Amino acid sequence: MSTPQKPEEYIKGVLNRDRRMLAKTITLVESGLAEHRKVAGQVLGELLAHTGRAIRVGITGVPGVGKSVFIETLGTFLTCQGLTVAVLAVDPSSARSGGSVLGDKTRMEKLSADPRAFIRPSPSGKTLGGIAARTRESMLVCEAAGFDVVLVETVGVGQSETAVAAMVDFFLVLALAGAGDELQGIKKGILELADAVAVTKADGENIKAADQARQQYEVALHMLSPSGSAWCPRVFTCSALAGENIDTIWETVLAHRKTLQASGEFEAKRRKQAAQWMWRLLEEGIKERVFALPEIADSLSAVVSRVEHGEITAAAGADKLLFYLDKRIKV
Ligand SMILES: Nc1nc2c(ncn2[C@@H]2O[C@H](COP(=O)(O)OP(=O)(O)O)[C@@H](O)[C@H]2O)c(=O)[nH]1
Ligand SMILES: [Mg+2]
Repeated sequence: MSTPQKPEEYIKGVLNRDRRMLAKTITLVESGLAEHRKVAGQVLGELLAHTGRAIRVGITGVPGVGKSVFIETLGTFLTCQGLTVAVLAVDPSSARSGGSVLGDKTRMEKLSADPRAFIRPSPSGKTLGGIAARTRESMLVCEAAGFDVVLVETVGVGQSETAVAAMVDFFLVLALAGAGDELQGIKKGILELADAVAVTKADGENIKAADQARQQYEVALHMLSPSGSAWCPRVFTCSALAGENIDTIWETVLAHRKTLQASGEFEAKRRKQAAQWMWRLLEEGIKERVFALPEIADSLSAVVSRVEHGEITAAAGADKLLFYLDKRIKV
């Protein structure tokens, strides 16, 4: 994409649910070029009034846990009910390889051929914040195009779960039954974000182990102090391959929504998330600009090296760099 089209063309295309224009609009939104960002901003500004109606679900878990197969099964379950489903991904590790969901389209064979579904791989980008911000904007575009459900997949590495949890209504953690410590490999911080945990691959010889893992997760979730929310996180076993318990998990997503709507938390969460995203973007923008200041860019590595060698303290190093910023702000 070189010269962008007029904002109205993207807006009209998305609102008319024209899939080609939907894909083009997401490409526009993902672009880092200033010219594209400007048009994207206008398009998103207009589309905002048409967003907010989708059910936003985040799905995380370590590579190999079964996210893609789970999304294939859940997505197909939903489209069979007549719902439309958009699948997006936040995967910093796949930025170079062109996006995991694309590679995973083979694992989502049914869903990618489904006219009620739309699958988009992770955008490429330098920073996780950038990738996640683009995905959030793509989610809004999909909502404006009328998708009933948006599934956001993310790998359980880095901080991507936190970013995805901050853009969805319901955050599902997929886990595996394993030998020894069942909670091994899953970060405590992720459990705190979970609205539900599903121990997946509960089929064949794995059923018993999965059920034991489920009990351990129940204990672990119980021990995390209650958040003061009307919702208590739930734990399930499921099998995406056998289609086992997928319906129960979806019913849980809907029950969670109902509970939070009744307690007033739903609206509050959405509002808080929007503000949270503004802060994220602001902080990232400030950081980028500060590090791009020539004085700071030029002396950064030298100052870091002096701190590393114990020649100056960390605080003195930071002060040295902030001095340049102070000077800039004063003039
Ligand atoms: N037995 C069993 N295997 C599964 C299930 N779900 C996924 N798998 C297998 O686990 C592997 C990784 O699945 P995938 O969805 O690609 O994992 P991802 O990396 O989290 O997206 C694949 O070989 C799948 O066939 C399941 O419910 N039961
Ligand atoms: Mg996958």
